[in-house]
Amino acid sequence: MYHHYLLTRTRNVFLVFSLLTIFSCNAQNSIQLTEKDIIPVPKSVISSEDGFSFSENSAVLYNDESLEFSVEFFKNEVRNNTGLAISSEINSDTASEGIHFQLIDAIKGEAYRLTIKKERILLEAGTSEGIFRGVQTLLQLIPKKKQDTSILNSWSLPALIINDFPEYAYRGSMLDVSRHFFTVEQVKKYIDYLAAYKFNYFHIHLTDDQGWRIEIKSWPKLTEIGARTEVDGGEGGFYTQEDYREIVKYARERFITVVPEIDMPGHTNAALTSYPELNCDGKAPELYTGTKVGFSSFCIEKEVTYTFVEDVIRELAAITPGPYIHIGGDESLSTEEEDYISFIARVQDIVYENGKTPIGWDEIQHAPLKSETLVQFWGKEKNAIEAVKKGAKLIMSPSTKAYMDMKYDSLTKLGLNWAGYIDVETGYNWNPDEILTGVTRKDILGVEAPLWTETIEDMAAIEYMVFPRLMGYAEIGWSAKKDRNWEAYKKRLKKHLEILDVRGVNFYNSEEVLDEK
Ligand code: TNX
Repeated sequence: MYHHYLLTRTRNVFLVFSLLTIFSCNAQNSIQLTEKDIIPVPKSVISSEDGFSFSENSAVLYNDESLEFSVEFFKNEVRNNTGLAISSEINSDTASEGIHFQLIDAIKGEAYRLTIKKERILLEAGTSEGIFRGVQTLLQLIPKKKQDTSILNSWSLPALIINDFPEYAYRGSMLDVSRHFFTVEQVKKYIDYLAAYKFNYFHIHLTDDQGWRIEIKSWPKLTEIGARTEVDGGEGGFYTQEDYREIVKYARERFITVVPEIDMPGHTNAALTSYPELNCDGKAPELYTGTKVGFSSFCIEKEVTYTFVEDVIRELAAITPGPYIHIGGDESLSTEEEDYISFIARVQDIVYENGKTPIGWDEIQHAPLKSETLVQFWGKEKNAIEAVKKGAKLIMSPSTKAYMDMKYDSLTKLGLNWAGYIDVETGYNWNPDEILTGVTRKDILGVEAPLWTETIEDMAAIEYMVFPRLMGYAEIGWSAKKDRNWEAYKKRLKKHLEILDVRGVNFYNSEEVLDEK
């Protein structure tokens, strides 16, 4: 009997011990980044001894209602990553123990300061946006459990002071939802990825030859007809204005501004199919499911074309709180140069009349540009250089560096290669202010990495092309040039890939990064 008791006891102790091992934070069932692993690399990190012990009692205290979203976002991510549900309350007593999110006057814009000490964590910024960016840094330092069943009860965060702010005001990524349609849920997931790496613009390429994806109430056939297909003949789809508002709201909560694009006067087959009167001969072409570019154009001399554009821009501007509307303007190979110039000039005015600032692909520099109009460099260096001479600012999306639809190498199954292969190093190792002669830092508003989707059909494919190149573009946009270095970066990147793995996110397992010790 006694003997039996002892055995059971031993077994219980053993059981408790193994549970402890499973439920506590250890190397086997969780992964935790250090302050040296943060992407994008912060402007300044000072490390010290004695970190903060995180536990279920670590409440978040915040001093302003406008921080509620960031607080809830943080709590949610902590729960997802560790299993721990922590509480929060409005409280501006920063002397007390805990995790403090504080708005203060001394910091501006997206900048933030993160101080981690033994007794407390203090995240300070001048705006709720700055707090949200800082939350992303803090979240990278929180461990991630490997199995769904476990809970990480307590762990410690490194003691440090981070002072951080972005290098470029515009840090974006574009998703092409025309060549293949992606649902609101898929788009939200894409936005989640952008938010985690401190992007602040989401450019959505809403229209092209293969599909018109946004409801325009005054021209209903755009979606009744023009949204019905996609590359290779899939069923396509579109966003109702309600759907679009939902995307905008989701992005906005994460301090990401949506930039909608209506590509014109080329890339318009879907619109031309929906409304024959937009064609010079009045005849509607067939719906298009191939991947050629440059064969379609609005009829430049018809007045109905401008009635159409005015209606589309008016409706789009009304549901777009951000300052920009992208008017495309690329590869209009079926539009006479003269016509192109007069069309872009007129459409530019329409955008301003609707209270928005136009952005166009680099070809738009052929037209007379108003002083605020932004030019997005993708292809012809000469266009971008001319644009700058005319006083325009650039968004840098060089296709040879920043096109996430380019294959990594000759073995990549997805993607295209007309701009070359873009391996992880090529995508990372360039400076926006060093690729165009005569174009310097002051001419550049920021960086954008587009994902064109001729060959991309689902979320796994998106993730494969985007990860890990996206982190590189995030760092180019946010971090200081002097702090960026490929050798150091790939060590950090490797840890981020381990986290993607734990989270079940698809990515390209690049040997360039994997070989890293
Ligand atoms: C060029 S980049 C395009 C797109 C294609 C892309 C494919 C640009 C402004 N136009 O229409 O999808 O190449 O890489």
